[in-house]
Amino acid sequence: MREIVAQGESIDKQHLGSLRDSAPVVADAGELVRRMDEDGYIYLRSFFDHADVMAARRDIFTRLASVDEIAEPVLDGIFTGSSSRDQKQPDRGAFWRSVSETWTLRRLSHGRRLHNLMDILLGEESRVQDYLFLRPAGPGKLTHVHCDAPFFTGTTEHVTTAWIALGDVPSQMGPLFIVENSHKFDDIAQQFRGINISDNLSRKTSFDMSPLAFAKSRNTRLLTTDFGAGDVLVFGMYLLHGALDNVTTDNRVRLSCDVRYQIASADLDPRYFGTDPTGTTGAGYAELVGAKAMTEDWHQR
Ligand SMILES: O=C(O)CCC(=O)C(=O)O
Repeated sequence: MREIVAQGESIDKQHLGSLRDSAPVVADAGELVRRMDEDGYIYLRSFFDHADVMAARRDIFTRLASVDEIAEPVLDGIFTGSSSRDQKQPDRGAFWRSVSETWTLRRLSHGRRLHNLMDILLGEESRVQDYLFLRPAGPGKLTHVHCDAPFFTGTTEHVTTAWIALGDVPSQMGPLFIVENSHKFDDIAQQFRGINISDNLSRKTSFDMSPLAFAKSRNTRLLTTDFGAGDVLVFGMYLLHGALDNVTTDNRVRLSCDVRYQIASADLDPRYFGTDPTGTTGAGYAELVGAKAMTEDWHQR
């Protein structure tokens, strides 16, 4: 088996497991709800049509090729190692908003198929946030362990995240991992319940401990998989997660997006809804890591 790396550490077998694929029970609403409750997540292999995913991937990478970050053929998603984004697109927020609003992407993230799934998992009619996190993650990129509660529970706790693989994302390319059973860690829920990070932007939301150290300290495992194009992983606000290191050696870029759905009956959080959402800090799409040129050294939230 190939090495799986998180924050520079190789994850040993004892602390590593596979996400349970719920695709075989996707038509059984009751079972999906039961698994969401039990596991804290639902992973669905090949949830989206492959051609639709490739259309979104092509459109997004074509935009990144226009600022010289992605090489031809764009579907391969190879980072060129350079960027002319800041020269050609000086308004970072406007550029990233336009890429994030790519129609073929929104057809997946905001389309009926995912919406229906979220209605089931949230137990009532849902609404999808307009603000979307699109993530091209080049070599060396990773995301620290965190949960989504401090960002997205401003008006209701009934919110779920969908992470969508916009191309194959094998474990070496830095896909999402979750911390097994962390949705049942009461101390984590207590730590983040009622916290709205926009009110205190300097507050730390991710853990300093490495994913492996975290798993060891809780006697648990990191669960992940070799994601295929169109796979989706849905999880709640208190499930701890992060992304493995992209350790590919041929400059391959992991492309994914994450988007939140909430119950429609609750107030809409103005930060993430509307024609020009302000985002967490008020800077709109400019605040996202994806808005930075791919040559910049950044770590994902
Ligand atoms: O894709 C990533 O690197 C992080 C995604 C994430 O944190 C999320 O979906 O909430």
